[in-house]
Amino acid sequence: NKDVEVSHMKEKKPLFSLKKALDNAPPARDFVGALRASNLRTGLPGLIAEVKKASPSRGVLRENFDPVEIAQAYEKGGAACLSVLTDQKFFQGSFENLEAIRNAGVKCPLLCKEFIIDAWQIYYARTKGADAILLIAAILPDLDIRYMTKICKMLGLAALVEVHNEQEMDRILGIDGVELIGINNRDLETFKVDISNTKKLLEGKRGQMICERDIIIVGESGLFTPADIAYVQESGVKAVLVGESIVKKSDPAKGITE
Ligand code: IGP
Repeated sequence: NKDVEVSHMKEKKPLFSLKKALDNAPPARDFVGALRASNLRTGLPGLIAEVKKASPSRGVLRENFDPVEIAQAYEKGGAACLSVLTDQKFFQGSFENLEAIRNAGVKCPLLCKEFIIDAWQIYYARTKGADAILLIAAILPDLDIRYMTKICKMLGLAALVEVHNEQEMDRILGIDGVELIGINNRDLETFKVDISNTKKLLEGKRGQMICERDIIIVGESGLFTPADIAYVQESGVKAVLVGESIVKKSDPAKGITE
């Protein structure tokens, strides 16, 4: 995908040179387990709270952006997991932010939000303390998703595989070993958000298959109110990924409980 420029690739080194950093990385924690536990405990979808300074559709979301402070507030507010934007070009994120949050002792498992197009990036994310990574069906062929899912298993990472339409969902349901699927309500090409997309992709046979395989579905993007959360929960999600609505709050911890 020619539009995806990988911000940290300029420092790409041979894989073997990451070995030491991998050995020294803090241990990977159970991202999927944290979502399941939160869902069981609260009866609500487990929250993945997103640390995001800016986005291509909304511009800068928060002026005084202190990633560690926001992460700690989310944790205090009851988030099950966190998503940290590392992409620089579109979201003004960084791997330093991910590392800083991990090193600050935040206990919520961390998703590295990056446009992954090369397996090298998965190893790199692990060296920076990630517990999960994102694989976007729209930019990756099936073969890469299979291969990258296996690398994640080997490293103890969770893979959140993101889909946006029925065709992508069917592709991903055809791949063994996928445990976590995100349904993005935002069209990455037009930026239009429609939360009924989550419902549409979970109806009928697809929903049944997901239940039988015990796959966790994450409702992603455009969720602002308790009614929005209730709506996607009724559609069958066990987790949600929320960014804009909470990162904009003066107290992000309160944003979660409201
Ligand atoms: C969060 P929102 O509307 O609550 O800020 O959305 C998250 O779903 C969104 O940031 C996202 C994203 C992505 C960002 C979903 N998929 C892929 C970058 C890349």
